[in-house]
Amino acid sequence: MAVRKTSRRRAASSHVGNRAARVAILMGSASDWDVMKPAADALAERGVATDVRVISAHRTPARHHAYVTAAEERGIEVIIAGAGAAAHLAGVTAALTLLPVLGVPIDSSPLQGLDSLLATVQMPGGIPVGTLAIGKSGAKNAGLLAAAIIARKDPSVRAALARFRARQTAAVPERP
Ligand code: RP5
Repeated sequence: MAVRKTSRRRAASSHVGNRAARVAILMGSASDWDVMKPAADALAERGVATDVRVISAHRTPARHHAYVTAAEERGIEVIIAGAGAAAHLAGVTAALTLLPVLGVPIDSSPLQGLDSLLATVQMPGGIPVGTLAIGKSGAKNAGLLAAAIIARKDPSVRAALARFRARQTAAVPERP
């Protein structure tokens, strides 16, 4: 599998200090990492450690099943799943766990992510996937949303989110 050296290094350092991972970030291909990295960054910046994995619902189904069914017991609280094309990763992940699953459609196919958006968002009633926007904005928001879920029970993550929102607001000029 062609993984750029920088990508491998960044993904391996996604743990925050020695803290155990609380959010899993799954992607269907190593080629998705550039799009999914903002999710890992958004969590790392709020002190939430992540476990970043290349896991495909289609190409590595046994790896997928083994990882997702063990995730909650390992301390994972939220799973983010990004995939392109016929993007079944988030939906099948949601079918295998009671953890909240956030889906990120990736614009890696000739249909520029519309295919993955529909595949990720159009879940049948009963198996929910919280679907974010296509591409890097969706990945960033998936990370922020996962942090917001964790913040319900973790005051330090809540405080970090509040600081981020205040900084973001302060950075908007009153005039162009
Ligand atoms: C999807 O196919 C992956 O999530 C990726 O977005 C796309 C292309 O994968 P590669 O051919 O680059 O491995 O399953």
